[in-house]
Amino acid sequence: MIAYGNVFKRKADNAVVLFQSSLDTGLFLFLSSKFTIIPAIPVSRREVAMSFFPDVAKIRYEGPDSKNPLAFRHYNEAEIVEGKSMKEHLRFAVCYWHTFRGMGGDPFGPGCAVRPWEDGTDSVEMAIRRVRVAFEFLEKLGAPFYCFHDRDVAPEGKSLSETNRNLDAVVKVLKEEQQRTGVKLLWGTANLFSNPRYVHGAATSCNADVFAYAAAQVKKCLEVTKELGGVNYVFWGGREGYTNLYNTDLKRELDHLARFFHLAVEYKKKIGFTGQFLIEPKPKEPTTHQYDFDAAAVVAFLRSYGLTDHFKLNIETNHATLAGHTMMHELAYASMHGLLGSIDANRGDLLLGWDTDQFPTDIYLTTQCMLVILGQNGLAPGGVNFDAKVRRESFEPIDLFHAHIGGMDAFALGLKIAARMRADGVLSGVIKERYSSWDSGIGAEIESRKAGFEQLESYMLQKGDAARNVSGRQELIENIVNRYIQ
Ligand code: XUL
Ligand code: CO
Repeated sequence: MIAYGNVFKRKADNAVVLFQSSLDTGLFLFLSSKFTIIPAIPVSRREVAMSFFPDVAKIRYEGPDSKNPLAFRHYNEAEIVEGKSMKEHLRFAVCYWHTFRGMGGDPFGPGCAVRPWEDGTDSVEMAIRRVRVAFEFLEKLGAPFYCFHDRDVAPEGKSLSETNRNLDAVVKVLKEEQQRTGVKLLWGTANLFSNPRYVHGAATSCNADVFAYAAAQVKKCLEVTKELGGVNYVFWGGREGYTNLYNTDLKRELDHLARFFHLAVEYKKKIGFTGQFLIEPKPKEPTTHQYDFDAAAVVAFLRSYGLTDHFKLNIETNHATLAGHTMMHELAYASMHGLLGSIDANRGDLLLGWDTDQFPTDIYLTTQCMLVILGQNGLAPGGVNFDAKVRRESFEPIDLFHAHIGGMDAFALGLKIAARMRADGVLSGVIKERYSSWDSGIGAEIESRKAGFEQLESYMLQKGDAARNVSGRQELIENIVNRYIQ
């Protein structure tokens, strides 16, 4: 007896026929001349046993002297910094869209990434196989989280209900893989910008039906994020903005955006989703002017529409720089309002004016991020999501590992440097000293609201002139920072 599969496809007409699973040799030879044998093991189980990255073993910490390109030099997940493990501090996430859907296409040419597991279709079967790929990658990399858009993980169908069914089928496998590996969902989000229906935006569309469709899509995505135990949910206003104001009712669009967020808050409460809501600012691209321009614009918007209790911000480096800010500025601004929730880690290019989403490797950048993050005692339940893509020229699967290892090491080193600077109190000392005139005397009276314009005038009339200014020591401070960056 030969135990083969029990599903056969007749070669003549491709009809699928079921047979008993164990056949004797004679019958098997007869059948195989007329039928193609489809193995009985479900595709999903076969693929668990199969490796999509056969040349890569689990990435391990080998220390700063390691020359192994597939090892961490600084990210040592169990190492304790300021009383917490690096894993808890950094809460790294891999993003599904760039890492598992990005093929390297740009306006000048199609994608050229080599992804041997892709079959060129956008089928549910392919989506499920891709989940296995993603989780093998996550497991080998040792990233504790991932993030996705609904449309990254499952294809759209012909109708909303078919699309939702596709999503459910893939979510089942995502859940299975989360349980198998222990990898968790940092955040889910709905793609409200790729489909042509969103040409005028989603919540800010001039077409009310599109608002309704977007609401239905976010409702489903919230349910799915909850089902997968997501600890945050992100709103990036893909096409919520305008190209010109001649055809735009600014007030009406912003009112609609706020209505949309209030509806999301209501539904979140209704289903008992406890994840943190996050808005991700970006000033431009794809629209000329995006409504969630930068941290300041989002904080003002949330305040105006009574939404500050329900949202925090997800700050992305390349979005900060597109807005003419540094990442540190955006982080510090959100943090001072108690609204820094999570970060999308990447970087732009000094010479390019668009959202290049490169992997962060600049130690000054990661140190600055970690100074602010440590300053507010961490990001949890948020984390550090690599919203970053390998360059088109880096088209092999191994490049995905190099990119993430580099980003994780850059942040781990930034964390260690920031912690050393904090332990030595170098910057806190500088700031304390610089503002010392506010700790007593007239400064303390202004801060405690004891002095008004009249008292301030008589104080100054009596004194004659302000106390002399002290040098800001800008260059000295930059030199001190340089002492820590190694
Ligand atoms: C776009 C961007 C998005 C969001 C999620 O620039 O950053 O990928 O992070 O929608
Ligand atoms: Co992002």
